[in-house]
Amino acid sequence: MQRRPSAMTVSIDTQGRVAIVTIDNPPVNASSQAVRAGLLEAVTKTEDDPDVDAVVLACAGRTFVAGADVREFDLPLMEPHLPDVIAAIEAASKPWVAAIHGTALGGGLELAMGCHFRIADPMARMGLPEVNLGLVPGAGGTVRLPRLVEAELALTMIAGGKPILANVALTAGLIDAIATSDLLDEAVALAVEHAAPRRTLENAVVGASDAEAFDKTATGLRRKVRGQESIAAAIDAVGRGVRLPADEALAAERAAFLALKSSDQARALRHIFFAERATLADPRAKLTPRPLQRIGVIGGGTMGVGIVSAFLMRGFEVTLIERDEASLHAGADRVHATLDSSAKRGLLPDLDAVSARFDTAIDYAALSDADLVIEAVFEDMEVKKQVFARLDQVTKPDAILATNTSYLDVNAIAAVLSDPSRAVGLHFFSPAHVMKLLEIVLPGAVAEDVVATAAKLSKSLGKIGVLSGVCDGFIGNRIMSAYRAEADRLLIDGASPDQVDSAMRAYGFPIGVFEMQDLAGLDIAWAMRKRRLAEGKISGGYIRIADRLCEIGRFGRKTGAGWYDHVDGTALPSEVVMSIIAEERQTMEAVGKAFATEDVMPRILGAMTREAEAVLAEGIARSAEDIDVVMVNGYSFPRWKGGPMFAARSAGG
Ligand code: 3H9
Repeated sequence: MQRRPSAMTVSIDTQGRVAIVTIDNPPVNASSQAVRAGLLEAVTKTEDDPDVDAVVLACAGRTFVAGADVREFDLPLMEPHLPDVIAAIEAASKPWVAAIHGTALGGGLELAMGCHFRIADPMARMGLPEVNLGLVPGAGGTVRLPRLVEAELALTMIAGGKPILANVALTAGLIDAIATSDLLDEAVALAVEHAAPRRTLENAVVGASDAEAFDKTATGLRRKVRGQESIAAAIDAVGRGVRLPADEALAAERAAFLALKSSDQARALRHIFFAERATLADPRAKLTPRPLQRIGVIGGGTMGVGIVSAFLMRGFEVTLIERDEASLHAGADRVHATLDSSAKRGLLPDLDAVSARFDTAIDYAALSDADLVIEAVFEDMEVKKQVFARLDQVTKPDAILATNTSYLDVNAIAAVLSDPSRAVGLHFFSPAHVMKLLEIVLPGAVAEDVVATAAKLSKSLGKIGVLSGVCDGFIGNRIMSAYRAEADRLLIDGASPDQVDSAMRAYGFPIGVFEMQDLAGLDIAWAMRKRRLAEGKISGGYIRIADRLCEIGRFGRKTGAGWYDHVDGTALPSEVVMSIIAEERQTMEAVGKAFATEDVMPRILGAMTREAEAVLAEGIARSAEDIDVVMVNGYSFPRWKGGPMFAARSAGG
């Protein structure tokens, strides 16, 4: 087919008697005002053109329309509105076929559902992720989706915000076909095949008779809402979409969308959306990276296994090194178990091919052709230095050597290399194959193309890379240490662990700071505190409660006791802990007043933001936005509050 190059946002070509309407609005074909106006004009032109019998709606570039243009959300509304554009397409007398490649998300999927037929590339994904931006769909998604797929599926897709793959969409009834060769040609063929439009809004709700199942799913989803109002609003909107006449449901959906668009939570979620995409806006990240294919990982503990799995899942070849056969086998088994469980969840299409890229060794010589080696050994400076010294001997001179330390001085580790410029910190979060955050810790001597390589690597792994300077704990753990210390001070001042945890959960954290310690184990942080005490890095007002718990073997859930007593999977307040707290209050001559739960969060947040401001002022973090990204993605700060810096700055006016 002949395509005329066009500078227009929306252009029209023809193939026989089929008009091809192409949206070209890089980077993701968002439905900006220009796109909406162009589409409306295309409806009029194609309706008026006697030589056109049908229309294919396609997109140039990497994706179908990925949604409304989020950048317009802070501006006054601009006509034409997307619901009106979609209504005009749906009302057209000639059939419109959406040809979907890449992602059809939010307003993009709503547009496709307004078309009369849909065909997708096999790799395409479709969804209504508006909840993730603090919204409900605003252009008919909650009304049209349950008229194409089972109402229950529509509900989980809209309230969960996760896209589905083309094959799932086909089975569910969201699309009519998956292209087997050329998407556009097959879309044209589909358009020729169908003489008349088929309007989604004229369908009955799918599975409407099973109201009980729908309500059960809605109740289950509602229980999981921790404070993000868009999820509850989405459940309500789909409920209306399923039960009310379509026109009433559309009007109610639009009103809910507009109300949420200017809410604090939507502003916060937009902030974090753009902040996550700006973390690597550093000139060094744009330089040519070193090639990376062969990866070495030292250490097959929890972190090493997660790192190996993360790399394998993204197409790299990985060699795992352990100190003896037994540890090597244990590590390799855990890697295979991780891969198996990902394959079972449909995340790894070709498990055998992935496993074939995995190798193990005891001898460091196996790393002689590695492009990058990451050490994930015991968190001890001397051990890490020894590993780096050995790597210095065996690796290629331009191989990048990374440490996964979460607190230690990366400059000191780099210094053992004959060329320290090839050292970097890659601080993964556990489990490393799941967690999105990667702190890229830059020692003073780091080469610029090592920064570029680490930045590219974070993208290749599907992670959000954040650049950090070197300090104790980098961005995230340093801030966490500060609010943990404040939580301890709250205990001395009169609060209970349960009160602090409840306040954090009420704020939106999935788990409080003491519950978290019980889950992770208190012993590692204890070892770190001992090191920091020995190095003189902890001074005045040191609170010994956690140390005393460790001294009596209360390491958390794994020992059945920590900040709480763990009985049959339930965490119960502990009298032992309360009496240790009381003794420490006495030792510190604290008064220990009665504490109101609402007094807790201002203190935790205050400690967080004070440390964050210091991290920023010292240049450890590049921006306040980066800090928010770290705390939201690595420390479960509630996303809909935008991160501690956004929350503090918004509260401060
Ligand atoms: C909606 O549709 C509401 C409707 O129901 C109602 C309307 C009335 N707008 O993520 P990437 C930019 S709500 C503006 O790095 P990837 C992004 O900032 C919307 N800009 O690429 C970045 O810019 P830059 C529902 C957007 O390949 C560039 O595109 N839709 C938008 O990893 C590349 O982004 C969504 O929530 C947007 N909607 O992932 C989808 N989206 O280069 C949100 C992206 O200057 N988007 N940009 O940094 C995504 O999930 C991913 O961007 C996508 C591509 C999967 C599409």
